[in-house]
Amino acid sequence: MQTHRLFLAFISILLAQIVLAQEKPNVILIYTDDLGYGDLSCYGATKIKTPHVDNLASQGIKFTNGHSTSATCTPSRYALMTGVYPWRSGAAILPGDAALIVPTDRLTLPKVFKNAGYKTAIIGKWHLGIGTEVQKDWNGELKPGPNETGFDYSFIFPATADRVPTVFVENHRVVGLDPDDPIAVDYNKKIGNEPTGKENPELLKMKASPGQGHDNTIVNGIGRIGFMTGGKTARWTDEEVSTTFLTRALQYIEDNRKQPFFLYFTMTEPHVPRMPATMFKGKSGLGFRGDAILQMDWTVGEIMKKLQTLGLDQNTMVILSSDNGPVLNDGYQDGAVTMLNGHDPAAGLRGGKYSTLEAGTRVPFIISWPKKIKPQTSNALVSQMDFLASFASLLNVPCTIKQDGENMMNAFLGKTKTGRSVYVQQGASLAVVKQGWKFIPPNGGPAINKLVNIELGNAPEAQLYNLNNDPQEKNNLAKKYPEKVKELAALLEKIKQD
Ligand code: NG6
Ligand code: CA
Repeated sequence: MQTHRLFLAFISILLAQIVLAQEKPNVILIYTDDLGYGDLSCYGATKIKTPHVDNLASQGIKFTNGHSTSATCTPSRYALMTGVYPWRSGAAILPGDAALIVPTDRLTLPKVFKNAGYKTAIIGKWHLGIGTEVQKDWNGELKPGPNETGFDYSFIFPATADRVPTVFVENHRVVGLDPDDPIAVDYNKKIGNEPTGKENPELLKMKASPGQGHDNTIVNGIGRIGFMTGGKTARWTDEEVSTTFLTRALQYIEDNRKQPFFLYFTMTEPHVPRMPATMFKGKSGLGFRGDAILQMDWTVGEIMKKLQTLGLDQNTMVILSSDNGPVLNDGYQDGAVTMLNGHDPAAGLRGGKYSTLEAGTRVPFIISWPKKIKPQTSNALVSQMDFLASFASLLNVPCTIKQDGENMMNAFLGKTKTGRSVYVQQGASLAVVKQGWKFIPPNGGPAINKLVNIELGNAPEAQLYNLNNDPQEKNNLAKKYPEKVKELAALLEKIKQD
């Protein structure tokens, strides 16, 4: 009798676990690099068509006020991983040889999934540093890195596509490295005797933009930021970077189809250097930037197709967003400006990458989960920094860390259109948003970043915008509402001190 009862108890626990496991969605977070609010046809683009992403949006929620924390990459990625505003620790764009800036002893977004029994992986761009030192041996074990901050599996490139070393790192090792041709990297001085963009511009297949660097070591006919030597067999071919990541992602999905997984798929498109696969070159008519967006869209389609083939499409949550707003000329003469053809990557918003104005952080933000989410558009103010707290809540993972992220799961699931009431945006400076009112404190920085031709949002006078009816930030209401200015200035100071 006793054994019988024990057996029944055992079976019911087992059943409960199976039910829970089935309930847990797989989560694929597709994170694009420098994709603007207006770069997708589902967000109003007319000069470029992105049918696969549009399809994702039409079966899920399209957020019209979804944000990265910052108008550049490393800070946004730091916040996504930690749930903390990146400016608290001064996270800024990292060189390719930087040490890891994500603490290894803290709860991170992937660790939330791990604690809920998920398998976790990052495939794509990392840009949060590797190892404990800048000086490191790229030929040995590279750690701590993604694997020490919560990913069971990692297949990454260390920084950006325009920074050396131009290699893939799988878990702790550079892929395809010949021990007889060791890699060395330096960001201060030239090492080795390979040509640089500065000394041998005639060797380039894509010219660098004057005054924007990108004229150090030439790899695959493209001048990079930083110097490297050796590692010839390990160097990537830019035209294959995207399909290399895709192939790994498809394999990962297939290998992990039987248990819940979290895949952080961090694409390089449309960051510079834009050098898409041959099948996309010239396809958009907007130059390589447009072609890179088509490549990104196609890649999203391939992932969706894989989910369908494996029968995972209903219970997989697919999120697509971008780490910061758009930029055209970010270092190379690639036709992004000359072939723009009337395309508006910011969809009428002011600013772009690097800017405190809306186009800096208001980015495409789509969440699809056919089993649970009804198709809709949401104007809830949400941030990628909220993923950590939100998934901890969805998956019942204890989460007691001090953080700036908030549990927005109800907004992410389309159960409410109420999002955050307060948010700090980081561009050239910090701005605070409260219930639609946005305040940018006066500051002495340049109004425009002339190299990239983007308005930065700096002004010597206070700026106050009502985003509810003026998301284009056309009317500065600071003089009209001095009390609001005072209130928001004090609020920003308070949040900074929290
Ligand atoms: C800037 C680079 C730009 C790009 C950016 C990082 C110059 C002049 N410009 O400093 O080309 O690499 O850093 O982009 O060096 S991000 O999306 O990773 O933040
Ligand atoms: Ca970026």
